[in-house]
Amino acid sequence: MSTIKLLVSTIVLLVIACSGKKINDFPAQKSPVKVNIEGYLPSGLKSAIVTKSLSGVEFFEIVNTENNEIVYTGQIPEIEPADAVFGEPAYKLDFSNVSGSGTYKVLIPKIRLSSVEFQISNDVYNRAFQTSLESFYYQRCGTKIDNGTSWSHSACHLDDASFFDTNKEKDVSGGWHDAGDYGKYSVNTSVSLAFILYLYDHQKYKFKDGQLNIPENGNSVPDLLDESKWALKWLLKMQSENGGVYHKVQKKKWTGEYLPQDDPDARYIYEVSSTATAGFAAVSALASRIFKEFNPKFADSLKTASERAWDFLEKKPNIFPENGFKNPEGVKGGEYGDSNDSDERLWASVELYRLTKNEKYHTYFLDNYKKLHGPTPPPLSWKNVKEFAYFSYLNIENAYKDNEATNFITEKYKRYGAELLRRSENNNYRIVLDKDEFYWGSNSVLLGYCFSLIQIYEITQDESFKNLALEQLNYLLGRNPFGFAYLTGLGKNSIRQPYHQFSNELNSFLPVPGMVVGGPNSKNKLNGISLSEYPGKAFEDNHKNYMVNEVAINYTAPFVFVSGYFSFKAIKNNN
Ligand code: 9MR
Ligand code: ZN
Repeated sequence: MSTIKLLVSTIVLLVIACSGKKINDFPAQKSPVKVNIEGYLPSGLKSAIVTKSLSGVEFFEIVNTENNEIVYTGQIPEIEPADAVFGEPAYKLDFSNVSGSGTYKVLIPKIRLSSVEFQISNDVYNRAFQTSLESFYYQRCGTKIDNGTSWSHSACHLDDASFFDTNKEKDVSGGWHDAGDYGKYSVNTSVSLAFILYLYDHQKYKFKDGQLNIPENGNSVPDLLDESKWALKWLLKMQSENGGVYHKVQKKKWTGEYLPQDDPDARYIYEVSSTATAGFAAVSALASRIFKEFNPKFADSLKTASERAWDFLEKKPNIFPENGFKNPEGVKGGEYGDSNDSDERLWASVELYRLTKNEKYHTYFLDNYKKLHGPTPPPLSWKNVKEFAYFSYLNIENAYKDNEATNFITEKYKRYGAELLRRSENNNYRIVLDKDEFYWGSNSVLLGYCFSLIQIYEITQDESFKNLALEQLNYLLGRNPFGFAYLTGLGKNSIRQPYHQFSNELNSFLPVPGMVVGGPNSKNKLNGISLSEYPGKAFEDNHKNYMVNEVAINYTAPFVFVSGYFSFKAIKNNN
């Protein structure tokens, strides 16, 4: 290389390095340039949302932070007006054209603003997926947690629990703690398991033994199934001799916050409910189908249990207890009350039909599936599982499906997908929630929609639904008004103070990673304090505020589904 060339390139490098220094000085963490902090898939849509005036600014840049190279320059578009959900005008900076793998940031040089660093790569969601699935291990009850991390504890809740207000006792150890509290609720365990098992059902090739830091690592069974089995074994204990399933195991009231093994209160088993029984029938049939390959004996016991639950439901066609489970007088705490069990029964009929091909389940489905078809169907959640029933039905082998039902459901979802696309135009962050859906657990409502969008994409192969699902993931992972991911353990830009008794008692502000928090909630206000006049901002990262910042297995499980669905692309390509 000539001296002149060397000199020139040194100067160029110096200039880049210096400007790089300045770039790094920009306060990215509280940046108004909001991105998905994990990043974007190479082939997907990519954009940042900016909530600060950019008037007079013409362009933004995408900088590769590994070499400070500017890989893309884009025009600043027109500002979009404030919406009713978030209340701020915003710019959408699109850089979908950047598709090379690497580490990047968005830079607006004229006003010295930058985003946090993010990746573009095929395995960009692996970390979030892996930690969220692994977080279920730390929810295990009745066993010591000991996998070489700082979140260890001795075994908790091993005593038998007594049936509510009797002296009769039963072993109901095991399972997953529900959330920040240590209650165990059958309805919610079944729904959470379903998200995880449906992921396996869709993309079996991704899941192997040895992927998670759990004790069963090395037993030749995919770790995702080992974790699921832990909860399934507990659900089996929750089934009564007559086939019905007890609604929950829980103390009578909240008395304080403890490490799991120090929880002093007696726990009770509450009555059997039809929502718990039907959810159980569905998920044990689903699990039986999946476990057949690895553990035929366990699969058989799940099948028998599912059929027994169904037989019990058949004898009692009306919801029980009347109007759904309610906490007995004087009992406070998780209720999971639901006054409609027809969606749970429908779901059970589909999974039992899929497992056994027994026509009686099909007949039940065909007689009932249309009854649930209202003009504005409630989104998938612990309470509304109709989507599980419909989508699972579509996945039955053609020879066993009814054409009319198949067409009915397919058409319904095409319309539903179009409606969700329209909804995403109503706010600057492109989410499908409308302003009335920021209630307790709004993040899980959004993730429920996201599950549906992925299914609609599977049915139609229309990329716009896949892209819309990814836009929802962008919101969850930092492209939101706060700029942080609504889950724990993704570095500085994620939740630090969830309501999670175990994490907080053990190790404040270093919570178990991978747990999704409830999210903005404009309907319930802790101590009557409104966090924002805009529903999408009614949130704080405060460990006392369980109404917005509690974690729960049914918030994390759909995230496992969505992030898992978009993960491990590298493995897919190799196969
Ligand atoms: O996720 C549940 C939400 O839909 C309800 O509105 C709320 C109040 O009943 O309860 C939420 O679930 C909590 C459960 O009852 C107890 N464990 C913690 C759960 C998350 O906050
Ligand atoms: Zn426990």
